[in-house]
Amino acid sequence: MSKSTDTPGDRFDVVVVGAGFAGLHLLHRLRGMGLSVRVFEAASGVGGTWFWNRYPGARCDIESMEYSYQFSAELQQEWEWTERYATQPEILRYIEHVTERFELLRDVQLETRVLRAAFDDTRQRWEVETDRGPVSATHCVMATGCLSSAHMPDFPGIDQFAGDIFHTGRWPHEGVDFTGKRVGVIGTGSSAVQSIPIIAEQAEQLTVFQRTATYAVPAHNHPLDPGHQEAIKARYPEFRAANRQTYLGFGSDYPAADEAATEASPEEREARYQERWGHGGLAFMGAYRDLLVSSEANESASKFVRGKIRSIVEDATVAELLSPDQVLGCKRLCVDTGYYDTFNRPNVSLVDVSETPIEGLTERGLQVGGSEYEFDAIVFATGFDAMTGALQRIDIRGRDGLALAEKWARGPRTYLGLGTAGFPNLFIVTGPGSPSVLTNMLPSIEQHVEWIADCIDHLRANDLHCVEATKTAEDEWVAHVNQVADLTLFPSCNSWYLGANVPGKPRVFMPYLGFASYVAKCEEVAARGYEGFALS
Ligand code: FAD
Ligand code: N01
Repeated sequence: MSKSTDTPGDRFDVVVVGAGFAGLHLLHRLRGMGLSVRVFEAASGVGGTWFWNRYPGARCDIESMEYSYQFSAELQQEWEWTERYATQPEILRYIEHVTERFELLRDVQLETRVLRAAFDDTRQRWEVETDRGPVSATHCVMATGCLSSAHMPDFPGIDQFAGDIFHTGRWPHEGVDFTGKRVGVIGTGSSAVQSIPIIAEQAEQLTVFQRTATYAVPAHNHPLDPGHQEAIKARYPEFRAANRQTYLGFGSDYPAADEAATEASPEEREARYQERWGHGGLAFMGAYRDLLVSSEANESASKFVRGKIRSIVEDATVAELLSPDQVLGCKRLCVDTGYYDTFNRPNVSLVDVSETPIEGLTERGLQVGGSEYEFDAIVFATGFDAMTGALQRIDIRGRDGLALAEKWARGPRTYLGLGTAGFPNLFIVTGPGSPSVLTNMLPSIEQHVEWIADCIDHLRANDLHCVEATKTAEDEWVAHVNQVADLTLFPSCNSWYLGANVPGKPRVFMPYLGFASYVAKCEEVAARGYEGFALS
């Protein structure tokens, strides 16, 4: 076991930014290596995503038995999930349980935002400045989350609106009661799809502002059968191992098909899509192996979903508006409970803002195409400055004062999503260039935590002080990430994977496609003495 060389106070072996799933696991792992660790978290509690996103209907779209830590056999045996897809309160309870069980809170400083982190070349340390004072550390790990930086469109007149404004990713803890209220929801991504059916049940009138129609497949959520849960627990290690071998890190019990849609008959395709629709959830995308590489294959699946929308939504004009025309799955597929049905309610209306964008807010509501829509409350379900937003909001400086924001001005550049040249001893968990948001995030997070911890252990065991991605390795990796993405249909639509949802953000496909091959690559890099990293 490595021994701490720093005495806690304001000097640490490792500073971790963020106390979500990633930061908490890192703390547990690094503390177990005998290192001094301080976690800084801006929120007043742990949980990250599951602390902030308390909007009505917030829940997971990866099945509960898979969306959990696997680092402790006891933990995964003792925790009981109650539903196929866990709700936000249940996931937050789970994270709080983990925090208590492993006594993590004593090394987490809540309500503390990291503002700056600069590498001091002379002392070979990270000087980290928080809004509660400075600390320094040998290593700095950004566990700041891929979807933690809420995106609020810069509409004129926001300050003038007399009603209440909410963002799904910053929902009030005390909850919100929309009973008897006129509510506007902006956006139709996953957060909107989950919250709209519930807001519609409460509100007197709900108006949804849609810029891009969304594909949603039914969740078919249900209470978890105790027998099913026990059966998985009885083979948890094998179950986890099988999931790790899949392309996206989940779903080995209902795997992606090997066949191509383009080689199946129309009848076979219809039956296959119907079966996956009946099963529910993201497994729909695994109906055929070519859905995200062949336009023809994709069109067959998207046509099926559009047919479903038309069969559910009674008003033909509304059904048409709700029917997407982009590639299915190139924006993250939504998993819903009664989303399309909600538009059959008499108190729900849909406003298309694709051609006539929202002009701004007024004292009474929203202005679109010269018309004013009056509301008591407006919900921004407008998503996140994904993957780079939380990192860019910190002034991160590497060697010679190089600013990360400057280095990434034309898009993020990393080696394996874990490190970036010019920034020694800085690690990123599920950073751009790693599979992260295209996978079940929990195994992706754990894989990064393990890799980072092993790397730090290797340095200490070999009396080394610094690890830094080389520019050559980084350039090759960035080119590879782009090449892989270009083999697919992903770059074809304006998704947040490409940064297209945030005005002015460079258009670069940020995540890496392929979990199992990525894990193999990381293991190979480590086995070859951290190939592509300079150790000194
Ligand atoms: P986060 O949970 O985002 O935690 C990062 C933390 O860092 C935050 O608490 C933030 O406050 C803190 N932080 C950031 N910057 C600073 C700073 N400068 N100073 C101090 N603290 C800072 N993934 C799935 O795999 N399956 C799902 O079903 C799924 N559902 C999701 C549903 C929603 C509504 C959202 C938004 C995301 C979902 N995700 C899902 C992705 C989810 O973000 C990850 O699964 C996971 O929770 C990320 O954990 P994390 O620790 O990496 O980041
Ligand atoms: O955000 P989004 P989200 N005017 O970016 C619209 C995870 N997640 O919070 O598509 C009008 O997907 C925007 O329109 P467009 C999951 O990974 C998972 O919903 O850009 N509209 C879009 O409709 C997910 O993908 C779950 O044209 C504007 C919406 O706002 C990710 O988090 C649940 C606008 C934003 O959709 C983000 O999801 C929730 C403007 N100016 C989240 N700006 C699960 O189910 C933006 N929009 C597990």
